[in-house]
Amino acid sequence: MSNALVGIVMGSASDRPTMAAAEETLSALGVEFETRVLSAHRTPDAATEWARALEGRGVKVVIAAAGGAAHLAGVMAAHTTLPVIGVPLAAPNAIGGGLDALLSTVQMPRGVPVATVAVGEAGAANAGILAAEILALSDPDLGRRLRSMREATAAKILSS
Ligand code: RP5
Repeated sequence: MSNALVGIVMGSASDRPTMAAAEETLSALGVEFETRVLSAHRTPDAATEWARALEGRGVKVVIAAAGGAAHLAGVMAAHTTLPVIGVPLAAPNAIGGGLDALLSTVQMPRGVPVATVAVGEAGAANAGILAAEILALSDPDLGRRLRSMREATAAKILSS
């Protein structure tokens, strides 16, 4: 039985290198996660099944990443009321460096939100931080680790 608090899902194995930034960020903060490759378009039934089971398994936040016609985060949000963070990715045939995925992810209809972060690796890392910030609302130790990470980021900038 997994103790994952964050569920990471991405549309293709080709997204893994970029989404490693989310996994590394959560690991650095000591947050347990699980990762799946599922596609809104190519494995719609499996994606739906995974989304519907998350809450019952104790997952608290979802990170969903896809490129191109990036509907995965929206499909996740359609099937759960857990907070969903969308990471738009620049697919090999991306339009405008991932503008296609950004608009597909962010332009959700009223009532079914996706909290959308920046395109690509920076967005993946920020998705990990944002997921941890949500969890830290009920975990003061995690809040302290987040503040330490923020201080380390500041120190790096100031020393460069
Ligand atoms: C999207 O299409 C995936 O999330 C990926 O970013 C992009 C390309 O997928 P592959 O053709 O590499 O499987 O669905």
